[in-house]
Amino acid sequence: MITFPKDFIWGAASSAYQIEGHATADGGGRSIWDTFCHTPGKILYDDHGDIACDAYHRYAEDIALLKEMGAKAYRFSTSWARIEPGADGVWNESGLAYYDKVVDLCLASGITPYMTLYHWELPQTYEDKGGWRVRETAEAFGRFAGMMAAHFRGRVTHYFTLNEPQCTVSLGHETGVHAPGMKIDQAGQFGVLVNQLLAHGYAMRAIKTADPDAIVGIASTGRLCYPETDADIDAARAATFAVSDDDWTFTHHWLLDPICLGHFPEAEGTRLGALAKSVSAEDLAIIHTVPDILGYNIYNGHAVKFTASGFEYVERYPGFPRTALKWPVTPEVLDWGVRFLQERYGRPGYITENGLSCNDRIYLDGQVHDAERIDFLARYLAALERAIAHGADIRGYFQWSLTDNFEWNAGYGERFGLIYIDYPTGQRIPKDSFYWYQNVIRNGTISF
Ligand code: IFM
Repeated sequence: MITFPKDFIWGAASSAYQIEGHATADGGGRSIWDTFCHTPGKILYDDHGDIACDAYHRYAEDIALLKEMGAKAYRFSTSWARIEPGADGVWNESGLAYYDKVVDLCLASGITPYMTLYHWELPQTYEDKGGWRVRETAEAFGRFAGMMAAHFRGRVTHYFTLNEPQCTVSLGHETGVHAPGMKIDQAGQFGVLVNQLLAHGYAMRAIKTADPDAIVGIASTGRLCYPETDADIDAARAATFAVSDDDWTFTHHWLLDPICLGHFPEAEGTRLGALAKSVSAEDLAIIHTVPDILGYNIYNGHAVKFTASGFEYVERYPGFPRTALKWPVTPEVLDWGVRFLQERYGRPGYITENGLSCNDRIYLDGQVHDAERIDFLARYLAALERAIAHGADIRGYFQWSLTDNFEWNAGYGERFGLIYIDYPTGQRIPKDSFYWYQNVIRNGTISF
């Protein structure tokens, strides 16, 4: 039996655009995702988040299920576009009122809200002014974060400034498969990174000014490696933090090194190295706003082995286990990946996302039997416990995701939830994994 620390925070996560729907209700504004989804051909089957899981109206059902599951915490995001539709510092009180209801119901249910202030829902009005390609967006985000912390002071204690800035760079501005759908050059992509780094710095400072007791983090994602054998540990660490002009947008260190260590990764002789040198000492000081906690969104990694020239990726054998999205199942990443991140940054950490998409459906008995998800979560959590046992300071785990939801360019075809959403009716059906996770939370243990 595997036992987690007594005070471990068990939770589940979601994000605004993926679950809420009704972006423009009650004075809200459209985000870049509304624009992108309504551009034909961008999303599988032209799905969109107009209704999504209808959490805008059905949030109370979701929070009741969270409570039934025994969750200690709920990580959700707030839609900036719902709250500041005009990009002008005028706050839409009705939009804020929705989050008041969510936060208050969490608190009344004994669930601690972990609020992510930005999970890719950039107001279209800010995009029209240059989006993340201009510094003004970073400054505006700082102003938004400060207002939010003042508004929720005494009720929200934990914030994440940005979710996965790596994806905004890589998917939003490199490959263009995510909103705003741009393909710009490396210097432009680096600018998008720097503006998000500044946004974190401005936001964290503004939150602390408004609420000195707030605990503030950022949720990072990116390439992680694990050793093939014990002889390959250094190689796996080196592969995780390797620097290359061709493979940098989806990495933790280009985000977290400047934020936590105060400098960019060593990149002498690369184009990135030259770009990094162009960031002024004053801006680096703003960026170097060390989070109280770090959030890690982790789904899979690469096995690596040592070679005479450094390291190489171990090829996956034919038929390697994969999720419905064809992501490899590599539980080792929650052990070694987490250890490497904790060694490098030394901050208390949370797994802010982990889970998988399965081809879930309602069975003839009316239930959703997702044995694959239970097996995946058991393996990954067992690996996480090994990291903790080896000294990694991981305080909590947020399963992704509480409910099935809108999986960005993959639309509604991918189901990540512990709770099944029947989209035609909006009905919520807890899957087998929901009850399995309920037991994990109740006992703080995993057995298999
Ligand atoms: O659904 C996403 C989430 O919004 C960000 N992290 C990865 C998840 C699965 O793709």
